[in-house]
Amino acid sequence: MSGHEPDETWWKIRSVYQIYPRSYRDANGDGIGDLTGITQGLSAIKALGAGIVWMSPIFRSPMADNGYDMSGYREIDPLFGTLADFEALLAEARRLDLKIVLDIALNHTSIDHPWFQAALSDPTGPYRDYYIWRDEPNNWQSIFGGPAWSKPDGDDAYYLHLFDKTQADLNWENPAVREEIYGAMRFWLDRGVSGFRLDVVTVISKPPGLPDAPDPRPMPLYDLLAGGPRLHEWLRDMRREVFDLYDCVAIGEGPGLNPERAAAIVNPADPMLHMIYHFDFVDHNGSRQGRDWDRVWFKSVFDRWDKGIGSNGWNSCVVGNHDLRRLIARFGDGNADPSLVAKALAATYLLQRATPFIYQGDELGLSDTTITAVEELDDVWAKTTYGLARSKGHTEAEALAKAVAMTRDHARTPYPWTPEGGFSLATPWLKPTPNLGGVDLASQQADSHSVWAFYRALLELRSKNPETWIFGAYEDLLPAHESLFVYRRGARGLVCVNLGGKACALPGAVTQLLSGLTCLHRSGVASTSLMGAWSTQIWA
Ligand code: ISL
Ligand code: CA
Repeated sequence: MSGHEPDETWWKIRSVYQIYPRSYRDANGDGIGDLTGITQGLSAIKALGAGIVWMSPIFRSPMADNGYDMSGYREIDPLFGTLADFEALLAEARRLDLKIVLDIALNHTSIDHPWFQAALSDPTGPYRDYYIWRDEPNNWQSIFGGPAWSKPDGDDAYYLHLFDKTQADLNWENPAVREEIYGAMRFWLDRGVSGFRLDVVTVISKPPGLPDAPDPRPMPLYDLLAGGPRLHEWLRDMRREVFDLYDCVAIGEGPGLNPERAAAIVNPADPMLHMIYHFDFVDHNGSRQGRDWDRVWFKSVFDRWDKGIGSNGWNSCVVGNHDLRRLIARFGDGNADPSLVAKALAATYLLQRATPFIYQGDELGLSDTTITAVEELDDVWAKTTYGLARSKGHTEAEALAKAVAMTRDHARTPYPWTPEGGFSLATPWLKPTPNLGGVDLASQQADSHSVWAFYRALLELRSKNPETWIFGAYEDLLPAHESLFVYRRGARGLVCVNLGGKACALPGAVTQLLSGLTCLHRSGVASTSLMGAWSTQIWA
């Protein structure tokens, strides 16, 4: 339709599987996931059919934000293993033909980073200017809650931290900072990694003079800060100095982006990053946002991003990740069969004109966990939320309820390898999500009707017929329908999903289209004229 030539670029063809290293697999029996555990688990990712593995941070870190607070960009954190373990992981990935993508938090470092420590001990030295200092704070609030500025003991000035107070924002205006980060990325690319996911890259360029924000609360602040005046300049530098020198992919995390801003960043005529993922879904954490889960809105997000980027540049599709409650908790319905919900959601996001990102456990239909005491929370954001609620006079129970509703811990529980758990021989660092039956890899690999089997089938579809399922034009046929999601891919691909608990008739026009096609996959009760609760059918 668009005259687009299918392009064999690997990061368009392959799907991404995101690993949360602390929780994937513990090989040395200390209760925390590690690199050797990941090496052992790669064959399971291969079996699923993903081709790129993005690992959340593994660099040296005091772990206040589980690695998004980095204290050494060229070191593996000892909790996860050694450089030799990482090289073994890369070797296994090569053997299995999997690409490894690392996660780098380049907007900020831990205050334990030697640069920040030098900035404190020698305020007139070169490292002071690696960070952002003011004598008086402005009105910005941290994304995690509380002021975005803190004054170190014995210091005269405040440093900026858009996230936790242990995550000091780097001063990207300083060319030495940029060189350090580019050098660190080259260090890992030279060792054979295939790219980076760039944490909150859209906020590295701050507005000149750091003016007060009209609305300083966390989320509006994000929108204000995204896409600062020098962002494009620095992304072009990064492309030239790093990414263009390797066969690699650069994936930006894009809070605050709309399709126009994103399109500029992935525009093939002026390339900065290869892909950038938006926050339309990431922003929707269910009860934290207090928004209803509106099917028409959900569908419109896919449509607006396909229209906004389409084949001019390339979309990525991130619906769930380590920062959110579980997919089926955010976009399900409390009463439905969770495995049907998981399959229906898979059919919405795995077959888009985009590179899909699968977050570990979503391919099993893993649900939110149960948290009954504040001691069970690990997430620094949730603890801050709890503390702030208490300081505002909320009871313990109210404060806990607020934290449980938003905590990122739901997505971070240990990966269920077997019905008994199988993550570690020791007590895991975070209490596992209760397995109510069959939500584990071993059970699902043995069951041809499992969520895992459904994910695998859709990924296989994608790789067997890229003309249709990867590059084919996208069209939502029923954008206004309150429950049905029916979309077309290319000339012959058709996906029908019922995103609700009530059976719905398929409109005659859709039934007619199906008559010339073959049904490739089905879940729930679905026919050419009727879609049962949370059913799915895929035709070509
Ligand atoms: O979690 C969010 C939405 O639910 C976000 O607003 C989140 O702060 C945003 O996605 C940025 O996240 C990234 O950077 C953070 C880190 O804590 C997250 O884990 C990471 O994904 C700071 O480095
Ligand atoms: Ca371990």
